[in-house]
Amino acid sequence: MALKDTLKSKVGPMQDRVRKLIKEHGDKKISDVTIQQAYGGMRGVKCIVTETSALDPYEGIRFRGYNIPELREKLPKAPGGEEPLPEGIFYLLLTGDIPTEDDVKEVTEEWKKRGELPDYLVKIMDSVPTDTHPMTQFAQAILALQKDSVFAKKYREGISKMEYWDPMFEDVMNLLAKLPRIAAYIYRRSYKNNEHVPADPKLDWGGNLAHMVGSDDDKFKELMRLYLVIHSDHEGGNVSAHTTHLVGSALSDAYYSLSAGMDGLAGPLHGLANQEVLRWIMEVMEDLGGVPNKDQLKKYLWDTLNAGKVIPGYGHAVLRQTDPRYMAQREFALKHLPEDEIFQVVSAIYEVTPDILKEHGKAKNPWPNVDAHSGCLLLHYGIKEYDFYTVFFGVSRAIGVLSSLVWDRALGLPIERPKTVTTDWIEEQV
Ligand code: CMX
Repeated sequence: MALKDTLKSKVGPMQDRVRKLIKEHGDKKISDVTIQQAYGGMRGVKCIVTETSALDPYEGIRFRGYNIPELREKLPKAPGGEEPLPEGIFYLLLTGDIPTEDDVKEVTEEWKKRGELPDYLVKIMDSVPTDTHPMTQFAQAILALQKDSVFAKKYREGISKMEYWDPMFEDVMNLLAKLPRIAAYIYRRSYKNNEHVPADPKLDWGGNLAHMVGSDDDKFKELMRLYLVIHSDHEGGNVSAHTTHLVGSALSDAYYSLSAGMDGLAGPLHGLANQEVLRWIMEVMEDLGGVPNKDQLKKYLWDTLNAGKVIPGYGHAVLRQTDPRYMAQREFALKHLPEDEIFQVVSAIYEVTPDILKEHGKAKNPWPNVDAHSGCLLLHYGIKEYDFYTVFFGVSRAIGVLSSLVWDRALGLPIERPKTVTTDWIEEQV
C-alpha cells in the first residue's frame, strides 16, 4: 500500500527527531503544575505529546497545521461534491501530508476491502437489547472485534518493539473500515425494524455511512463527509483521545483502546452533548409551544442555569472563542437549509446565550462548541433519534485517535503512569 510506504518513510526520521530532543533537551521544563490544576482536571498542564492536531484557545483546531477552511479547500472531494472526504483527513493525520486524489482513492478502496462485518460480530450485535444506548452498542461491537487483532497476535508471537507500528496500522485500517457498517447496523437495528441497507460499492466511506443509515440525499452525504472530517481530532487531552492513548500505552491493541475511548465520548460533558443539545431544544419548543422568541429563550436559559444544569453545547475546557467546527456547520446550514426551523432556534440560542453565560459568570468560555450545531443538521436530514448522534461523532473521532495510536507505537511511547498525591501530601507542601 502506498499509504503504508509513505508512513514507513516518516517513522525513522520522526523517531530520530524525538530521540535527539529527549537526549539534548530532556530536562527542559515545559509546564508547572499548581494545586488548582491537580484538583481541577489538569487544565493547561502540558504533559502529553500528540502529533496529529493542535488546539489554540482562540483560533481553534489545526489538523497537522491546517485549519478547517484550508481543509475544505485542499482535501480531495467526492465526484461533484464540495466537502472534503474523511479518507483525506485520515491520510493527513497519519502522514502529515495533504493527499492526492489517488492517495484518497487508495484508502477508500482499501477500506472497502476490509469493511465486511464478520458473522460472529453480527451475532453479538444481534444479541444486545435494542433499547441499549447506541454508544454502548458501538463500544461493545468494537471490543468484540478484538479477537481479530493483528497487533495482539504479533505481540504474542514476539515481534520486535521497532515493528509495533506495523500491526497497529493494520488493526487501525481494519477497524476504521468497519466502523460505518457497525454504526449503520446499530441504527437500522435499533430504529428501523432491523431492516438493513447494504453498502454501495460505488460510494466513499462517509457517503456510504449516509447511504447505509437510509438516506440517499446527496446533501446528506456531503454533510456526513464534512461532519466526519471536522469531528475527527481535537488534540490529545480531550477524554476520548486521552483515554484511547492511555489504554494503548499498556500495549492494549486498537480495539481495546478505541472501545475505551468511545466509553469516554459517551459522557454528557463530552460527545453526548450533541444529543443533549437537541433534547434541550425540543424541550424548549414543547414547553413554549413552538419556536421561541428571544425573551422566552433568555428566560429558559436562566431557568436551566438556575436549576443547576449546564447549557449543553456551550463552554469548552480549552477554547475561548466560537468553535470553528460550529462555524463550519453553520456555514453548511446557511447554504443548504437556511429556512430550517430548528436551525433558526440554534441561531437564536447563539445570539442570546454568550451574554447570559457571561452574566452568569461561571463558564470560562461562553461560546458554542461543535455539539451546539450538529444535531440540527442531522435532524434536518431525517435522523430523528438523538441518542444515535454520538455514534456519528465516534466514527469520526476514531480517525484521529487511531492515527495517534499508530504514532504512539511508532515512537515507542511508554506505558503512561503519572504520579498521584494525597490531600495530606498537598497540605504538607503548603
Ligand atoms: N452551562 C453552564 N455552566 C457551565 C457551562 C455551560 N455550558 N460550561 C461551564 N460551566 C460551569 C462549569 O460547570 C463550572 O461550574 P462549577 O464551578 O460549578 O463546577 C464552571 O462553569 C467552570 O467551568 P469551565 O472551567 O468553564 O469549564 P470546564 O473546563 O470545567 O468544562 C465543559 C468544559 C465543556 C465540560 C463545560 O463547558 C460544559 O459542561 N459544557 C456543556 C456540555 C458540553 O457542551 N460539552 C461538550 C464539549 C465538546 C465536546 O467534548 O464534545
